[in-house]
Amino acid sequence: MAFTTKQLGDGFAAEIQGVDLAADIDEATFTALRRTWMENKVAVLRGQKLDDGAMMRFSRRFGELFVHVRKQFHSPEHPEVLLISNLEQDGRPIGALGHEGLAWHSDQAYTAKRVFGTLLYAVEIPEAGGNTLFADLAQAYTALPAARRAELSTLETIYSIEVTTKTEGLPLPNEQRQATPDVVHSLVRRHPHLAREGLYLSPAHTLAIRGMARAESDALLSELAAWASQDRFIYEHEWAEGDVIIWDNTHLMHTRRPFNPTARRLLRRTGWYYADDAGERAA
Ligand SMILES: O=C(O)CCC(=O)C(=O)O
Ligand SMILES: [Fe+2]
Repeated sequence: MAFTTKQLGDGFAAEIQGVDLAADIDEATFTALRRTWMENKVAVLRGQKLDDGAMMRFSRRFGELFVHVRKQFHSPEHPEVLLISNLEQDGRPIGALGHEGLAWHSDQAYTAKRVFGTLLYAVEIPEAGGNTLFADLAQAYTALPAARRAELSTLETIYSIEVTTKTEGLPLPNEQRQATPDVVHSLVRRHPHLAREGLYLSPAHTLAIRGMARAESDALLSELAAWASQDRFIYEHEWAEGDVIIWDNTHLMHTRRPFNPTARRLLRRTGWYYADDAGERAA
């Protein structure tokens, strides 16, 4: 199966055309697709039609599937599929993340075994709002002066699910908190499959730089987040129903714009682990 690619962002983010993700994709095509995805960090495929089975079948080819700690937002029959939605059923949200804008983050940075790839499939999309933005943390890193890169490469960041729990105002049951202890990851990260280094940032989940005075740590983290979220490092996606975006969390952070709470927005999501996340360490 041959596919074509079209560049969407400045030096990253590509649209892949000519692939039906629900079909049988041969090994050679899958390998090429996976490579294109990792090299571009963000892969967009339009006009897809996927049920949970097809999403899981395709996603599993990248790695072991991730199951989100917040069980209440799982697709009823398939814990590997998470619903992202503002919709409610019997007065309760059926999915995660509501309708408000999100803080910049890299998925599951607050876990030891971070999520490598995320696949998000648009089922219902509002007329306006809810765009998702991706910032290229490898380009942001490369654009820093060499001396600065060397300083940063010795630092480590402490992450905690509590940070996002507080911002979202969504209480975390004790059992879910205990399953998610604070963790430490390097601030500069090497891609496991490509000769590429980048910043690893997830402001929505970050407590502090390890061993640094709080004020200094806060200042450095704000400076890096502001540096990496400049327009020149960003691709902004305006969703249409049937869109699939697959992103590589190694060297990206992403955020979402708010949308009208009375509009309907529903996306279905899978994620997979790295075969071996060398960065993992207890805080
Ligand atoms: O709602 C969105 O567009 C993005 C949600 C998100 O951050 C995620 O699914 O990881
Ligand atoms: Fe996310």
